[in-house]
Amino acid sequence: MRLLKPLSSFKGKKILLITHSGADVDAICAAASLFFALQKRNKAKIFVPEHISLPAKAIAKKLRIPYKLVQSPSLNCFDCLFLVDFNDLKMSGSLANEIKRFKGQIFLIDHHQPAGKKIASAKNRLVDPKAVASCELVFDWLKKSHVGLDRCMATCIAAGITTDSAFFLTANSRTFSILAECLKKSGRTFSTILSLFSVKQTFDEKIAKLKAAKRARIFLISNCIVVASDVGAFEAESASALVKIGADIAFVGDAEDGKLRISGRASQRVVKKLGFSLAKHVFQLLPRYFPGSGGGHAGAAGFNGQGNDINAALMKCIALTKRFFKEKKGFRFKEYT
Ligand SMILES: [Mn+2]
Repeated sequence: MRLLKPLSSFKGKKILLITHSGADVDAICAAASLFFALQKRNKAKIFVPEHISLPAKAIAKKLRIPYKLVQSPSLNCFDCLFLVDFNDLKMSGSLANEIKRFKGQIFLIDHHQPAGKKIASAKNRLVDPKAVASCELVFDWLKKSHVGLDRCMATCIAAGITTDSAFFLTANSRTFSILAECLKKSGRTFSTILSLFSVKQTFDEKIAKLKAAKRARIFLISNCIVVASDVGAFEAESASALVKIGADIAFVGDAEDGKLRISGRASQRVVKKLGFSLAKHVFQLLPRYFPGSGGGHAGAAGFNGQGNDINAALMKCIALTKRFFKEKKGFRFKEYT
């Protein structure tokens, strides 16, 4: 992975930081730490397309991160764009066309599996799918730029790394050394950092998770328990919950008003030991069968598209998973009814 030119070389430029639509904690915190680093020498702004996740909204409020929720404003008044925590234009939702039309330079800071058309030239890309969080990449870039971390930047980076490493499930020793440095500079305890983005589980979320468990179809693929279920909300949270209670791989989706959404989660065992990737082996392939876009990480991925038949889409996820395991030793398949 190559680093971008130092931040100081952007002096005086009007910079717009853009997260993916539905920004999560890593996205808003990576954008925010760059914003705080830039604000002395630059006119910088943060745009979040369409909507923001509840934990991201909570930390943004507490740290006074100035972001703007947008649909499709003109981007002409900016010199360059920093796209944070996504590399597929479709992830920018309603802002995609404006970004496509943008005449200035576009920079990319991301740790997702590269997907779709490249939106920034190679020298403008800070992309490493091995990084646990976009905040980790921002940390490296700030270091290289000799920007000292202030309390707020350090807090943001610690928060983004914590959430995107699934609370250190995917962490390596470097993750912890970055976290240690950020905690020290933040002047906050780890539990305070956690409290910044913790949102109470709502009644609706609990019901959605319980419904997802009730409606789950359970398959055995080789020696993996793979489940598929549908709920009208909290698909990602429900898929995580299903993995927590025993599934190795979980797909949870919903079709409503012609819109199709699926979230996938996989256990570390499946990802690390068996080399299975939800993004590569399932979600990036789904658009061949259903109009829409899919992608993400090995252990967490999603699909957004059009369609009315959630069952067909979920069964395609199962079929694609099956295809991956079919090529391995000890393949078997059955459904528990
Ligand atoms: Mn991320």
